[in-house]
Amino acid sequence: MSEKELVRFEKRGAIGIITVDNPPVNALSPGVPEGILAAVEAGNADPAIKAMILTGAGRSFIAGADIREFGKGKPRPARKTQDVLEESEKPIVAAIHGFALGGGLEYALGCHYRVALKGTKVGLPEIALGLLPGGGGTQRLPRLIGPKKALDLITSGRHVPAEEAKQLGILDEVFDADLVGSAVRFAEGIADTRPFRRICELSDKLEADMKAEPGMFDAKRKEIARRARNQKAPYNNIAAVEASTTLPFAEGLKRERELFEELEKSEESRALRYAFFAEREAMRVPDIGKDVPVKKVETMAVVGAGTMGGGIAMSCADFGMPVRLLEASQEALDRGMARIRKNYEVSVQRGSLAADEMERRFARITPVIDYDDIADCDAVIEAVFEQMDVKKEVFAKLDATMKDGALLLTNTSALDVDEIASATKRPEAVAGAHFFSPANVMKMLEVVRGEKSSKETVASTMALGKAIGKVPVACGNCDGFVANRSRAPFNSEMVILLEEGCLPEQVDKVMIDFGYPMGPFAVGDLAGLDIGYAGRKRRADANPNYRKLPIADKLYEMGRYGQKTGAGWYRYEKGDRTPHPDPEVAKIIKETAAEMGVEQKTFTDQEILRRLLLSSVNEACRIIEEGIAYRASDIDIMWLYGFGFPRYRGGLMFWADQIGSRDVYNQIAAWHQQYGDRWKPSALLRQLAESGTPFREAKPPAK
Ligand code: T1G
Repeated sequence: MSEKELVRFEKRGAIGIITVDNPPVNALSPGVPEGILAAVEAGNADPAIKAMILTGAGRSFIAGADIREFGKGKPRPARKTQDVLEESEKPIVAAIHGFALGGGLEYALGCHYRVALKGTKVGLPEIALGLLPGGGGTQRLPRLIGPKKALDLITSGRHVPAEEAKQLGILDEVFDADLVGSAVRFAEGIADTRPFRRICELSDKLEADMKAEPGMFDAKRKEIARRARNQKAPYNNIAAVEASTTLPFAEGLKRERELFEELEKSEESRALRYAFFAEREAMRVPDIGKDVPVKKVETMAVVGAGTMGGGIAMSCADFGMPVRLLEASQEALDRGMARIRKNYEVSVQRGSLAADEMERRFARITPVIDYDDIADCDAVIEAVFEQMDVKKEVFAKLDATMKDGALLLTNTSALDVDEIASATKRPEAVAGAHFFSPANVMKMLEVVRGEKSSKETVASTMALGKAIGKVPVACGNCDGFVANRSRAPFNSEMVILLEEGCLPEQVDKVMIDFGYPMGPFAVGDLAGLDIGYAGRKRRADANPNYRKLPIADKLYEMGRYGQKTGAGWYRYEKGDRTPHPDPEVAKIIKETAAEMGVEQKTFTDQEILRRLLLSSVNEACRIIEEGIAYRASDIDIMWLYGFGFPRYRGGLMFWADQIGSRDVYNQIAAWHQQYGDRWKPSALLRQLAESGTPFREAKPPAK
């Protein structure tokens, strides 16, 4: 599109209207800044124009710089558009709807006034991309609302609703309707007001805040230290805001630019920008186009009020979806509803949920004990005991009960979706909807296509996942699907390392230092060692060569299930979830290793990290090779949202690319020599290594 089309300029009376029209979100792609500059120049040159409005066409104002353009080493414009807006001879009013984010809000801050439609959100979310507001936001926002509040908005990156933005002073007016008409009237009202309100000239809030809290920046650096470990962006964002309180405006802009450029070329920002697009790419299922009809799901049913069923019901209620929760007995139903209420009450006590909102959400969950009570629901998610015969019995009842066209979804974490579907006469309506525990917290949703799942069922389940705040990723059907199957070697390797001389706390420290919120052994204790045992037993029954894990089996047989029994890999004090290394476990490890005759050795942190992650990279290549995953970045999204893989490292396959497919192959081939079959390199890994193709470009073989 030429600049003229990307940006329109028209007159309404004495007001010039500059409209950005760059679907889908009016990103500041090449041509948009130039178009705005041309329009401002035209407005200032036209004596009939007294003031101007900057607004966006379509569903939003400007959602920020075009993220695709970063890292391309493009020359910087001589003059920043925000500065040209601010220096305009005639006042400019930003008229905002939808979103004004990042560079979009920075453009609005360059304007002299800002008005918005109710429901609008504004923010400077650059930190989520490993960047910082590089268009003057770290210098203007502190001058407008004070460095204290600006520091919170910029280091959190959160979206601020219009009403709050008005209270903060970011917005001057919030209109109920007719944004442009209201903005024109507003502009006519201020057209002759002098002096101009240029944010760069403000300083009173800088002085007041610094007087009140001179230590705010050091306090913020301390506050973020654990969450920000291994990252630069959080600290550069703080330093940029701090510069607004110590340097004159022009110097502050220069400092902001330096700090921004450090981040733009960082591995951390590349990884975060990759994750941003990978998450959206995952919504595109290769053989399901926009022509495939998507069922609107307005009422949900969940069968099973256990931990998972309750969490799934909460996910629906949290996003405004009425949901009926079905259990086999009133007693089990009451227990399930009580657990849900308790979960909500904990959020209210923590201050993360308002009490009235809790009641609204809780009221959306209707407990029922009869299948007829869910027959008219648009979709049902089965979340009963993880046993095939139990699930098939439920699906036979659902098949006999649910209205035509209902989605029949199973939350199974690994069982064969085709076999479950075979219990119905409508396998085309069946698919997996695998939530991750706790289901009301974890955003990952694995949408598993059965052999007979229709495209409409898959597309509708993906849309349903998005509607209840999940990050859906579609995949094929196999034992463990994609997430748990790719994770299985990691879960084995971490225990095998103990046989060779490691301790749980040593492995956990390596993974926490890498960026995980919790170590894998502590996670095992949280999930329950009995869950892991059941999965291992199923795999051992199915595969006589399955590598047993005697240390893990011993702990299970001793009744050490983890937090739920007060001891697992670690021991726990009553009422305290802190994991404490347990000499009893160290003894079991030593004895078992001796019985197995395993040679003991010491490990570097890198070797521990690579033993765990590369075992999964190898399996991920097999999953792609078999066409069970559509793309490597889908696996990355699953690891980010399903397993807490640190987002600033992009994901499992993005991280492996930092080593390179050739070096990964050589390492795995060496471990194959040393440890045997479980380290056999996958065929795809070998191909990638030979061709030097990055993991993130790995694709299933053409059908
Ligand atoms: N650049 C390029 N593409 C973008 C984009 C952006 N900023 N924002 C969205 N898209 C694409 C997205 O990939 C998808 O494409 C489509 O638009 C719809 O997005 C100098 C350095 C605005 C809240 O971080 O948060 O400004 O998949 O599916 O759910 O200081 O998009 O359809 O092909 O997410 O309604 C700062 C990022 C940039 C905002 C809308 N801005 N975007 O959510 O739609 S850095 C951001 C979002 C910057 C300056 C700095 C969301 C949204 P496709 P979507 P949505």
